[in-house]
Amino acid sequence: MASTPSRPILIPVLGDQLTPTIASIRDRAKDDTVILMMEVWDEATYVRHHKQKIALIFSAMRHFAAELRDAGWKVDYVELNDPDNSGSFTGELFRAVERHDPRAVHVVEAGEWRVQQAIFEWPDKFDMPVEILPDDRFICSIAEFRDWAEGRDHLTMEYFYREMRRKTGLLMDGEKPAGGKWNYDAQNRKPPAGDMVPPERPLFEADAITRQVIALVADKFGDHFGTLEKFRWPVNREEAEKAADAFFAERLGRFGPYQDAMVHDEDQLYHSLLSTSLNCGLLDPLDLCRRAEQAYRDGDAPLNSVEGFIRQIIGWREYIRGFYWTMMPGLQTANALDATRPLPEFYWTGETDMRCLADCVRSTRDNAHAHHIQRLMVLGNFALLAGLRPEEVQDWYLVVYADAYEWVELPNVSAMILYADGGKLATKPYAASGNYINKMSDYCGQCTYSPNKKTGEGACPFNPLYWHFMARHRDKLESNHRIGRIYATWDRMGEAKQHEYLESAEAFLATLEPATSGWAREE
Ligand code: FAD
Ligand code: DLZ
Ligand code: SF4
Repeated sequence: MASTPSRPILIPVLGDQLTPTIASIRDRAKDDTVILMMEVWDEATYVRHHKQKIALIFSAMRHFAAELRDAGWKVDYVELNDPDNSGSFTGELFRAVERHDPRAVHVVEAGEWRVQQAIFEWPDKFDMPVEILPDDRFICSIAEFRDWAEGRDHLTMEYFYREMRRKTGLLMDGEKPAGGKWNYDAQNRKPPAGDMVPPERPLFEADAITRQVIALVADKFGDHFGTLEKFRWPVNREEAEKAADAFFAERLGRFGPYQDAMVHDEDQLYHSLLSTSLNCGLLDPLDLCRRAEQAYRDGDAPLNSVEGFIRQIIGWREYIRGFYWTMMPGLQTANALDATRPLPEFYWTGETDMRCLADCVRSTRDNAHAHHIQRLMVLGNFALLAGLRPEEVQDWYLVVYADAYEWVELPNVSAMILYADGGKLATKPYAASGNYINKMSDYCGQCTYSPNKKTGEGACPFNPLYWHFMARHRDKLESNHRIGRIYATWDRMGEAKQHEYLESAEAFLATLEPATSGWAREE
């Protein structure tokens, strides 16, 4: 690497900071700056990520380095196979400091707690100023979220979302929400329609960089979960923009109504599949929301779809990130429902007669993706009802999805699906029987089990599991006004029926094979 005349500023850019306007870079002079990018073993293996996730990050990082170099930046890029690679961000920063003799380090705060703790140690470890800048790609800063959360018992997303609508002006007509309502969810719960033919999402062919990375991943991480064959994620800004264009042109219109629908072998429906690009910095959240709003203002997309999409991004996505930084590190070990059952092996193999779960695991394995309602109401609902141990479920979700970073995965898993935070995020557990999945999907028709059978041989396991869950957590849930009424139904059933449910659930739970160790973390 050519030496820089005066001592430069050294700027580490992490794998989810692939944005040319990120705070550490945007005001810097090119001739006075070295950008450091590092493929490191620690990040690739702190959990044993899905192969597609590693391939996506490495390919996107390498494309970003090329984009920066084309724009005239000096980039020092350390590949995983570099024989001197120390394997960690801090180790690589040490080596880079020796190479470049910088006068200071500037870095944008990390997305994940684990990495941020390491960054906090840098000022003591390096004999130079280390400036840690806020990640202003998010609309709500961590401090702003904490202020909002201060003194509230329940952190109701809907109220936070309204603040974000006011702050951004998105879908606002003056002081009022567009169309007169903040939320059009009531129109957004359609089951799949028989004639639904969702357009194919753009699939991006691997270029030379991606092919090289895929070979590297197959070689080094071949025993990690998941397949590489269907790797088609956008890996640079141009591809990510094309993916967004296709979503706005072809799917946004039906995004809202079919947001909760599930169809066997259909992995995308009308979802955007933009989370992988958003989370590593290839797309800008606010820009996407403005484009969605424009589609509504131009009469190209209905308000319920556009509002639904914007709520996912400036509502849920921002809220989840604020929640993470407000609740860490306790969230990692939270277990308000004292759940202790090991994760079943079928989460890794897909080998179960429960057709809904088998299909969600298949999509997860083949695409490193499953859509929201599959994650929440099938995989998540099962984990909640069966009382799976939060730390194992958290690890699973962190491993298997290409869009998974702890800041977004952990609140969704711990607080949203498992109620492990004791109800700060969700006002009640998202518990459902087979009836919900039957209504919202085409899974049940060809399943070994019947959603209409409540107990015994052939009954959908979600049915007895639902009541088993409710019965075993009565002390914690009965006083919750959103769920307490359920217990009147339970009491009316009478002892014999209750016994049937409980026995049926116990019999099913006894059949679950615990996962063999080593899938999620090195032994
Ligand atoms: P769309 O349905 O098109 O939604 C648009 C965008 O809204 C998404 O790209 C995403 O950025 C945002 N969004 C929607 N819901 C959420 C949410 N609950 N939290 C945060 N952002 C949201 N999303 C991740 O990005 N990474 C994760 O690791 C992750 N783990 C999850 C785990 C569980 C248990 C659950 C229930 C949800 C999880 N989600 C996660 C949220 C959501 O499932 C994904 O963002 C979504 O499926 C990504 O697909 P998409 O881009 O097609 O989303
Ligand atoms: C997910 C991931 C992986 C697999 N590998 C790397 C890497 O080698 N180098 C890197 O900079 N980032 C990687 N990432 C993304 C990081 O885990 C992510 O940027 C931080 O955890 C955010 O705090
Ligand atoms: Fe899933 Fe039950 Fe339907 Fe089978 S019957 S697909 S297990 S919800």
